[in-house]
Amino acid sequence: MLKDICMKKYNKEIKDCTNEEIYFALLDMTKKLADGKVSEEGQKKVYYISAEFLIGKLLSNNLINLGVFDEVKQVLAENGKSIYDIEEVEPEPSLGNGGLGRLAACFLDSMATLGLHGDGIGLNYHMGLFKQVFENNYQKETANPWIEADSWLEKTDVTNTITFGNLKVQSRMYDIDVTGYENRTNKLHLFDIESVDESIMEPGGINFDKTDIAKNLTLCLYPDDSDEAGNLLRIYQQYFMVANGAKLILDEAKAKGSNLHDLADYAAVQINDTHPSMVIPEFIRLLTAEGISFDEATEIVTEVCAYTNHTILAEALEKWPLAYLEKVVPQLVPIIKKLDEKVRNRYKDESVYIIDKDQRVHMAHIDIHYSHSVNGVAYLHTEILKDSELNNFYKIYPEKFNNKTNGITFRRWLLHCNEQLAAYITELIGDGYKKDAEKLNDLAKFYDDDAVLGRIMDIKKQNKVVLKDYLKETQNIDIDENSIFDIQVKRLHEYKRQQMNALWVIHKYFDIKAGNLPKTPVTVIFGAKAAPAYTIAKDIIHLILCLQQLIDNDPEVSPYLKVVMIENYNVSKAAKIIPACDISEQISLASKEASGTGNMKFMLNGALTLGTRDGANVEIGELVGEDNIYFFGESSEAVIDHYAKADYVSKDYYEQPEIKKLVDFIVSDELLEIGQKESLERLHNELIVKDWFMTLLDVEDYIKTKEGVLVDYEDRKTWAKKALVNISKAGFFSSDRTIAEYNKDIWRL
Ligand code: 6GP
Repeated sequence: MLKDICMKKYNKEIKDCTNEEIYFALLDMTKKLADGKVSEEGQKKVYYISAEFLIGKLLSNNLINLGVFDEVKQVLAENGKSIYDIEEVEPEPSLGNGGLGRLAACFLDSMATLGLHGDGIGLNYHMGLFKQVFENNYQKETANPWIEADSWLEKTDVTNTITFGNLKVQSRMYDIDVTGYENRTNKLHLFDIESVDESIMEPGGINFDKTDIAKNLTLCLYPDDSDEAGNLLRIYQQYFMVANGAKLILDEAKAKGSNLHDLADYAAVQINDTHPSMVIPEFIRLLTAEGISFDEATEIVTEVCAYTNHTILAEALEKWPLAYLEKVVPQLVPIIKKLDEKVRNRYKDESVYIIDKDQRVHMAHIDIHYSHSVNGVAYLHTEILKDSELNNFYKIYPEKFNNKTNGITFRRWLLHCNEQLAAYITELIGDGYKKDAEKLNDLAKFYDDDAVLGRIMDIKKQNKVVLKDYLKETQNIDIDENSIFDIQVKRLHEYKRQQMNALWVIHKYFDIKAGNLPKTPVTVIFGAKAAPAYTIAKDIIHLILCLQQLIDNDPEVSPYLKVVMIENYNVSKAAKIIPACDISEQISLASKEASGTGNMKFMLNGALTLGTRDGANVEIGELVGEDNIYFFGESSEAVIDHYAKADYVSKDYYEQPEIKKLVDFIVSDELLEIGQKESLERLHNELIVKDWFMTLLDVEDYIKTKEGVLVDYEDRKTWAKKALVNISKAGFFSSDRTIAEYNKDIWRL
């Protein structure tokens, strides 16, 4: 088929085509194959609405899911081409930020794989999230255009007029095929404005006129919200997404015969965090316009909608000033007020009101009152929601609360990113695990098989070489594949505590200077973007980059320790980094990481977790047993207690000489010579006087535990066994399991 497409498109044989030409030919081929798999519509369909879909590059994944990857790879090889070079041609869609967006992408994959009729609804951001570059050891944000004339996006003829007060914009829907693994094809619907204008972006940067909605609405994901215009723009985006989504959902239901009173028999809507929460009042607006009473409309919507919470961090729980909503979506304000009134009539507890006394609208409260399901994303997270964060709601609606521990798609995070390991697993236990991940448990019979353990370590080594070559090529950085790869890749946030890892680097630097040389050198790899307005997060990146430079230039230390900050960490980089990892750093302050999904990807690829008892780490620990994971630090109960009593004083910890020495190195002459004084001093001060996420509380135990991990690494056989235990127990974290649970308990398709 590829041969014919190349002939028809370029009048060339495959061997004579450029990589670009082959990429576009494969794009055509894949779309055709995917369309052939669009299956029957059932009566009921699920819609996953999300501000982010971090889908990553699609070519290889689609080829795998369509069952033709090996064949295509071979045909290309026969023609002197490499599928991996062709992968490099594809631009990475930049439609997400972190875990929430990647989860949405894994979920789409699993819905299609399980044969569920489920579509995604989101926005077609032209610049997506910013692209990160490093300049003078500092993060700089630049625009990240990713849409090409020919891409996975299919322009549809679905258009709407969306009204904001007295502004009207024309929307259009674009679709991306979502191929299931040897199953149906679903759609990701991305809405865009017709009048978007990329030329209003400041050249080289990410700034633009935030008030010019008709031009900027779908330019960027998470535009700067440090001022009113930025807040309003986010509300414009959110309403644009849900207004188009709600219209589509009602149109599709009607087309299948719904009279709207029975909408819940046709549609299930999963609200991915609070960005799409306005879909609830919007549905009510549309249903009442069709003659349905307000009360009934409310009941219908409650039956249709379900809400997932992804964080307990206050900053992420959106509370829009009512005045802003009045400016952007005046049509929703009377509905929101009525919804609030219903709540006030029933409950006297102010903390569950939708509109608070400062006239701010709590979006999550709309979701909880007017959805039939509220779920957390890991066991511990859901318990914390029930017991503390949302306890007042739990008391009212215990039946709504449920847990859905996150998962990852094994197609991307094993079959594609670690072909060798996947092939070896198939050799050992057959390929049943590809459809039923729990079958990985069959690897248990090889725990003590030296030959198997040896192969697992060989594959790890080869993956380390792949990463080494990639870093050389992309960032001109040399790393040693014989060193221990200790990796922390995730968004930059103080609660994830990259700063604690940096303090370990400082500790190790001192240790090496003092002549305590590690047996095996250590390469500490970071990858993270910081939100553009998050100053301390950028200071942490600055510190890491300064440490990288300091150590690189120190011949005494550099043979034993290396720090690497990956530039512009994204999905395709993750796919190269994760299979190469020995130690997976999951060191968030206990209670703060809702789940984590990187932790699952690393485990599946045979890395050992060094982590706190937080998020899904707790469940990883239960599955692999305490011998096969390295836990440290205070428990979530202890941390929650510290917050409740406000009794954590970082200065008390800082005063301990061992800790003081590490923290003060941030403003040492050595680092000040390399870095910016203001930035390093700000971070230093923050750790001493505030340290809101309690770095210094756990740093001592962290260092002690990490040193123990390095010692354990030396016993290669025991380490390999631990790695194999982790791989064999990872089946639970397949997003196929998660989605099956969502369907059974919430969507009921
Ligand atoms: C993230 C959580 O931080 C992470 O722990 C979780 O694994 C992931 O969601 C998927 O559930 N949250 C976000 O990315 C976010 O933006 C508002 O939350």
